[in-house]
Amino acid sequence: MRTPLIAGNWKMNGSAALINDFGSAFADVSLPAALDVVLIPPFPYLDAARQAFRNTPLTLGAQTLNPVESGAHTGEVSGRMLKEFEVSYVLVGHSERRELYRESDEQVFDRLLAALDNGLTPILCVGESLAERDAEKTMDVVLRQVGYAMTRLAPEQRQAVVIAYEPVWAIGTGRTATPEQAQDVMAGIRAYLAEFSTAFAEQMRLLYGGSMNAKNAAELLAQPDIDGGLVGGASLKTDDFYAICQSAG
Ligand code: G2H
Repeated sequence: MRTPLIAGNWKMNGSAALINDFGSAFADVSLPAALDVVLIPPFPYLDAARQAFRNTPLTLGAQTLNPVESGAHTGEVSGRMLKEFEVSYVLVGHSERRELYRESDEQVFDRLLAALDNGLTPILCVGESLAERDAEKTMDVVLRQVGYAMTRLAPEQRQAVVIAYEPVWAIGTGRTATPEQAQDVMAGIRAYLAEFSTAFAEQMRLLYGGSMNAKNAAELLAQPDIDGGLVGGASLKTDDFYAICQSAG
């Protein structure tokens, strides 16, 4: 059985005050027993979050990392540094990084490897643009992105990855993929993973991302191949994020 995972990606949003709000709101809450919950604030808030989340089920993620461990890389943060702050997960290949910062599949893979090397769980984000969907290229694009990483990893490395399917046209737009659209693509991803081994495909956690919110989460999470969510906008409100976590039970 796959443990569901809800990850809140704050992107370049939030504040120190909001970190404390989450620390208070999630202290002593009762969440589904088998559920992993991750909050992914901007780098400067990681240390405050580590402290504020001590009595909560919230664990920590980061939004990116540099593939190199240290050195002359002004503005960058390494996996080793994240580990020092008790970060457990890190996003790689988010569509905003692929688009705004021109991260290629190769660069995404380098980051993913650095995450694994530092004992962090990479959440590999994949997804098609609207133009690619309209041109019926969705599975080509998504499996290219998934395949680039999966074919280059050893079996034990592959097992340590979480994959998030985020259709680019659904990100921050308020336009969610229907549960059927999301399920179709995610079943396709799992079928691809089964080419490595059925047992491997069955244990891999696949998240849906793209305008998931407190209203649509339950229906999305009820799909057989959706094991959790990567939540952006709705992870900035304690009530909404809590409600989404409850839907994952
Ligand atoms: C997709 C998602 C979080 P939102 O980027 O990664 O954001 O839920 O705001 O669409």
